[in-house]
Amino acid sequence: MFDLVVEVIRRGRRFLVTMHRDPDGDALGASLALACALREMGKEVVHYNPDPLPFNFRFLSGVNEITRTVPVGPFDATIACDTPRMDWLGEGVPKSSEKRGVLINLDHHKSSQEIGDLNVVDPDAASAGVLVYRLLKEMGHEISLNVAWAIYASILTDTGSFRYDSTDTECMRICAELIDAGVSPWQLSSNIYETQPASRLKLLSKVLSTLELAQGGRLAILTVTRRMLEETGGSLDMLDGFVNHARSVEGVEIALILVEQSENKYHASFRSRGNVELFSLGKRLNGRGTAHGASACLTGRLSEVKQRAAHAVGGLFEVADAAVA
Ligand SMILES: [Mn+2]
Repeated sequence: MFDLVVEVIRRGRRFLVTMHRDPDGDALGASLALACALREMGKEVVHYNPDPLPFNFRFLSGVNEITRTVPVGPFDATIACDTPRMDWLGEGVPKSSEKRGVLINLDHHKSSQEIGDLNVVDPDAASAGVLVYRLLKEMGHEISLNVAWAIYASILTDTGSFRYDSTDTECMRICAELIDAGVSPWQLSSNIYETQPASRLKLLSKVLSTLELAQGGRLAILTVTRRMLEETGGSLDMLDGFVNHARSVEGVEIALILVEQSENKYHASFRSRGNVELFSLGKRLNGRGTAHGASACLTGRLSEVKQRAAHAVGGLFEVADAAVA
């Protein structure tokens, strides 16, 4: 498959590079690395995502080039990074193949629906950035410093700073090479994880005080209200990582953060410690799910929403417990 992708990239002149909506560090890092490398090859690149970018990745080079709308095509190819499903892409990605060109999909989700005309999908890859790295190596393209920062950021993010089981020898070797190329691990991780507005920490302290346990202590729930955002001057793009505090509680297998969108409307985001997969939870709640995460929009009063979410998670535990028994 790589041969065909390499061929399309060599021949093409104008590319649309994109990633899943509400991008995380991997989606952003992988697509930034790719967009940057394509520009180095002399290609014209539109880098598109309609959603606000997480505050802690905005220091990466090339972020300011990301557009929230797509100019009129046609493109020779559209390359989607870290995107398992078509509806995770922004509305601006052209629907017709005449306009978007060959759709290339670089992904590592277990749940990948192989949305591309050409799919490079490897669930064993630690991050989508690893796939970009492999592609650039295949093309004999030298990894520049800007590309190196972006790939390192994608690996750092998706391995939870080299903590998750997805951390493998391949990604460690790649990172070793990226450090040789000039990446500073501390500069990068301090920018991403240890540089935050005071308002975010104030917001976190309010949110942590909402911690509740359910399902016999296996589910932890945090709540973010609009009032908390107003009182602290915090914003929605600051919430990334909050849910991990809930997941870190001893005995907790699934953590949930409920974010009030408007009156009686909550965005629910679940994270699993890894023993229980969340594919079906998204479906149960009319949202979306992968192995480690799920999200859905829930309407109703806060107490009702919590109950419904806890009930759905309880169903998952039953299935998981029955499988073990
Ligand atoms: Mn990823």
